Amino acid sequence: MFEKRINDLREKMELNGLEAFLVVNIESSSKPTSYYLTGFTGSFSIVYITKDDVVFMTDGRYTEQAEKQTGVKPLLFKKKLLDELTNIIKLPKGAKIGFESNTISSNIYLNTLMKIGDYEFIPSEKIILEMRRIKSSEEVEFIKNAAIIAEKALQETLDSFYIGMTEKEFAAKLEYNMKIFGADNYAFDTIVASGPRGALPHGIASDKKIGSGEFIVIDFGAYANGYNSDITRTIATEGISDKHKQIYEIVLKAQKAAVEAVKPGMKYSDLDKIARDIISEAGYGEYFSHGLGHGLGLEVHESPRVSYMSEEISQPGDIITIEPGIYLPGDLGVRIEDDVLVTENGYELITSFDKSLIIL
Ligand SMILES: [Mn+2]
Repeated sequence: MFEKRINDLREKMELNGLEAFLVVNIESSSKPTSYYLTGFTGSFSIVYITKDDVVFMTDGRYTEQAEKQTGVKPLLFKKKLLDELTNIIKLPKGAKIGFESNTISSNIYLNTLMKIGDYEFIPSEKIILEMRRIKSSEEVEFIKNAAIIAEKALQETLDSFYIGMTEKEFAAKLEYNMKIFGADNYAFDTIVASGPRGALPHGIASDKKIGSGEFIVIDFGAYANGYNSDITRTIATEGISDKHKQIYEIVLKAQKAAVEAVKPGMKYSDLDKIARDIISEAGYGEYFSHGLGHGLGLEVHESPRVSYMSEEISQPGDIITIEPGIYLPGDLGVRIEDDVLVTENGYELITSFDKSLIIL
């Protein structure tokens, strides 16, 4: 159990008038929060926190692992969820219980939470997401480690590249190399999108052979110790046009300008604008079709939002991605993405892989 986090949560529960907080993790539905509070990495757990008690429950598959990871003996889940929760929750009528409305299924909400008893279940995921947003130094180290793994794997994969390699082979090697270098898994399905496929911002690797004169958008990350990295590099093959090079330089300029502007106390929508203005002034504004970035941690996309629609203000301890791009349909895509820590005075780059144009 992470006592400090649980106590921090208790403070927030009190501020929000909650007498308990319930985390329901079924088929990994709330694995990040369950892990954040207890250290447990399995796919099934119930965490129930009150002012002076924590109930941790899992099923028979996980009892040994759970005890090792959390340091407490778990209660064994044996009955229906409704019966188990009815047993655990012993509060006065009308008590307010916080839960994560963003991860619980409507089935469980309607058929379990609504039937437990006379309690008020309050959507309270914001409390947890705000806590998870600010990374401790230990969490920063985990994310740095996940970034180092990803970057070593990229270098190793580039070293074995040949013209005619399929996107899938590239992705498979990258994922394999991440595991060899210590990843527990990859953070998400690896994007390798070459040539015109690069214009699909989320082009999962296909059977397409990577040819000469193409950009390859490679967006990937490692997952280790429960934390993710997320990095994109766009690599060229011999024979790209001057227009390709120009577009690369525009994205690079926008990306660097945004990174260098990072400091605490700024609106993330303003950070987005710094990159967007550079791309717009170069005439490609309409081809930068997504937000600048996102928070990163136990999940690949988490709080804060980093886009033109964001209303959030940067805080020391935020780890965000900065990933502007230009996508010309039927032609090419360029995206460059780094992970950046907001510090007391400015920023620190978590990813460090070379961003100057690499031509293979
Ligand atoms: Mn990203």
